[in-house]
Amino acid sequence: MNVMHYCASVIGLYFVLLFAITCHVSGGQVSKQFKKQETPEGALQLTGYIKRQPVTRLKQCAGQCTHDDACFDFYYISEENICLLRDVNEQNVYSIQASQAVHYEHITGVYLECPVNNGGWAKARLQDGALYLFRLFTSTAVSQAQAVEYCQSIGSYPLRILTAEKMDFVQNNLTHCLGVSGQNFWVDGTNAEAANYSASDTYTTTENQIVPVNTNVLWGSSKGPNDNANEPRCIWIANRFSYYFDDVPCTFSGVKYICEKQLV
Ligand SMILES: [Ca+2]
Repeated sequence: MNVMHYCASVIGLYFVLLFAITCHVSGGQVSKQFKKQETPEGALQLTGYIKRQPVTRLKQCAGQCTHDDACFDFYYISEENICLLRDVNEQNVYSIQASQAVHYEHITGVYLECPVNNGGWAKARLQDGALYLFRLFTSTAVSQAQAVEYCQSIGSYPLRILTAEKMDFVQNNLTHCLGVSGQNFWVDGTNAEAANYSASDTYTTTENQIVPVNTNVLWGSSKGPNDNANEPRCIWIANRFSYYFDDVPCTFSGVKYICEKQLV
């Protein structure tokens, strides 16, 4: 979302921990809500701040974050009257005593920053509140093993889909993004470690999670792997299968990939 924000008004305090600010965005109206997060004890090394602004009130800090498209969360440090707006792609570090800071995260439903090819990490929030980062690589087409290797080298893994919620998010949000739409991508899952490649329940991720197969939620019209081969298969999501799972030879080398990691 790279649109100009014009904030109309502060609606008010819903709960002690939650408040919303409405903004007009290109004629439409959206709200950006923040929820207070727990801050750990002791000293904090806050990474990724984009702006450090003097403010006198918490609401001003929230307003700054609402105005700034890159702002994902913020810390308000009351004793110093400082607002730290954060974007996880920045490398800046700020040290603070946790007891002096309150931390608010943007929580308005499904949230997605479309990833840019060979760009930085794009932030996303799923329906269940889980936070993810995605990094898109469409100009290099590789085997699944190469995608795994590269994603791991940057502290991540290939796009991982183990639940209906995640699949829904991928199909209805992520794959609508420019550069993602119309392409095929490796998914974290293979039966290469299995004793029996033709068994249908042997797909695992790079962290040994079992990829569900006895469901029509994740897999395409075949309702599961359909290659039934005597050699390993890897999972991809393909445009022509409406981005449902399909098993293909792991030796495919012309496939694009998205690296993913979960925010903590
Ligand atoms: Ca197949």
